Amino acid sequence: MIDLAKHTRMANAIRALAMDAVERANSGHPGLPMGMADVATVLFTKYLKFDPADPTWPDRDRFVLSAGHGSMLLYSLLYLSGYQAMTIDEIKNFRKLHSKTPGHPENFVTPGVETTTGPLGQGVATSVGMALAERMLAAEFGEDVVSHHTFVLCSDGDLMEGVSQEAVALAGHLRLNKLIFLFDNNGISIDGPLTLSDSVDQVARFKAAGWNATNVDGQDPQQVDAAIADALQSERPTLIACKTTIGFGAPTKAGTSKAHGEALGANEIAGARKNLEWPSPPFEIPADILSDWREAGKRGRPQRDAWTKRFAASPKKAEFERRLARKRPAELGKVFAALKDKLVADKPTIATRKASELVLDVVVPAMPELVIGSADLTPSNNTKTKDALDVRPGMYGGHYIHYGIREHGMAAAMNGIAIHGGLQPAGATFLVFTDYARPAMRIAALAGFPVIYIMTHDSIGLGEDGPTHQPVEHLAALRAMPHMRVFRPADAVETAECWQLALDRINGPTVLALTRQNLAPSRTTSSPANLCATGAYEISPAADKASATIFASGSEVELAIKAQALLKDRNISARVVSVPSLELFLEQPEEARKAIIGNAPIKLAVEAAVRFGWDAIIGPDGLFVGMKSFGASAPYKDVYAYFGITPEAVADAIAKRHNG
Ligand SMILES: Cc1ncc(C[n+]2csc(CCOP(=O)(O)OP(=O)(O)O)c2C)c(N)n1
Ligand SMILES: [Mg+2]
Repeated sequence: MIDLAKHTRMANAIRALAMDAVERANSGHPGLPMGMADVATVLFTKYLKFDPADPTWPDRDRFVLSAGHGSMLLYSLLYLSGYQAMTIDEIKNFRKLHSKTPGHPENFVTPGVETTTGPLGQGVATSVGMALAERMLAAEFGEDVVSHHTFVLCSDGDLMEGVSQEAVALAGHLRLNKLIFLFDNNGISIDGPLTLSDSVDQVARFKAAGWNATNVDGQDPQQVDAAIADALQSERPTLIACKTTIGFGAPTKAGTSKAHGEALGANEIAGARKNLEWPSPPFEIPADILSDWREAGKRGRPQRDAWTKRFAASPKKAEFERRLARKRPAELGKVFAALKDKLVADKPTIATRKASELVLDVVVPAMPELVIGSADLTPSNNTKTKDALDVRPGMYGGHYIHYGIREHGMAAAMNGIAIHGGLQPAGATFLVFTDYARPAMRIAALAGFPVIYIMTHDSIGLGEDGPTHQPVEHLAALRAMPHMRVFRPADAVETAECWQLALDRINGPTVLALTRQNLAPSRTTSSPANLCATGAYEISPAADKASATIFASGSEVELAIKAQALLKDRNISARVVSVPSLELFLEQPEEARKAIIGNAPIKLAVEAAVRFGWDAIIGPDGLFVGMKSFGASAPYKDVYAYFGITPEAVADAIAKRHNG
């Protein structure tokens, strides 16, 4: 049984810290922390398996605050339960530069914050990946090493966002029974009561998706307690819809949208102090209450000690530690070297999506942490290797995930898999549908999650499916995203090199843009060095002093080399630079960049996409052969000819400038 008086005082400590921190910052969201304080107190004092002394203990329960605007709830919990980094000064510095208490939770800033949230729906969808990673690792390493729950606090907004539908459906299908949502069912959002815009029965909705779902009074700790206890026994993921009052305790603003996202004001806060019987001044927690919280924070220590003992005895300890450290298998370098040698010898004319499959054929057996999947385009993305086993409901021993037609859910789940630790996710769809995944990709870039996106059908070169499926602006859009790395390899050898760079990148996400159509090999001599590592390199030198440099990426490298030959026939000497990663190249030191750009007077870039971004290499006066509009539906050679992306067009443009 819960000691109600003690519980209430502990919950009120959260409410006080939240309203006072928001007041001091004069910005933030007091309503959610005040409404969900009871639920959070029950979870953190009775159920959550965690130890503030070791925020990264691998088998801790994960707690995701999906409704990131309620960040003061999380910061209060971290402070009260005794995370060393979360001092009372950090609470006072809420939303200030360089504080550990930014406006929305950032896992790369604050120990104890599991993932970065704020865009509604992201936390919900990320948590599905965390819960799936937990089950997959338990299947591989045993429940002695991995066995924890994933708790999510979500709001009305989280559940209204479309991505929640993808996430909820996937979790229900996969029967992720250790995933538990605590839904802040307060019926209020920014514009006012939810009745303005929504009438979904969330409990019925979750049940329809294969969840266990129930309603409780979120202000009644006994009901919350009983519901969580039930959820722990469930064979399905569980939604606990907690009816709460937003801004609980605030005399006039409680239960209204006025409590959502602004400082309550001195009068309202004075009234709340009275209602909550909380006479302490701001940021002062009575010693007995703080002590009760710190005791609650020590609950997990014996569990962690027991785990440490079990882990020490595990025969798989070294492998698990390697995984968590994101150290790649020692033999991976050799695997890639052998593959590159073979590709140089074989000189296959294949699509880079097919080359990617050849990479996976040799990398998958060497890299047990690799978890590959596709959003229902497995045969088109070439992502499934011969022996790959599916992840199935209740059976998590496989490493291939059929995400369904859920690009956004896939990308967010991959964030969760990556941040959980122990597994390396790579997921696929068509490049054009990065638009459907972009909000989760942005979180990966911001938070530095090593997620790999296998994005095939990378240009008009996909042909007959037409302009709805032909990316035109996507490369530019992805390159514009800070910390996102985009590779567009030109042939099989470059595909291997770009894959290797993607796997080596453990602090950020990588897009591999791959063709549907076959490409002739452009890299025909062996080079032990990874030439793609600097983003660009000379792939075909000029016969003598170059008058022109042709920069190209992916499928257009072959075309550029053909143009180089045409120009030679016209006595114009040109060199070709392959640019597998424009933004990686632009990150190189100036001298290195200058050396590769060279000083041939004419610069031309060719890429079957928009020009945006290329001026950084070719300058505003540079020539560009590419797309200015959406594409067209036809066999791909006809589409290339129609849009004038041909060796002849490249050669003509250079000859004209040269002779003009
Ligand atoms: C994707 C996205 N859209 C919009 C917002 C801005 N926003 C923050 S909270 C919120 C809705 C608030 O309603 P609810 O989720 O129920 O939270 P509560 O007010 O109950 O705390 C909105 C629209 C956001 N954070 N993310
Ligand atoms: Mg709400």
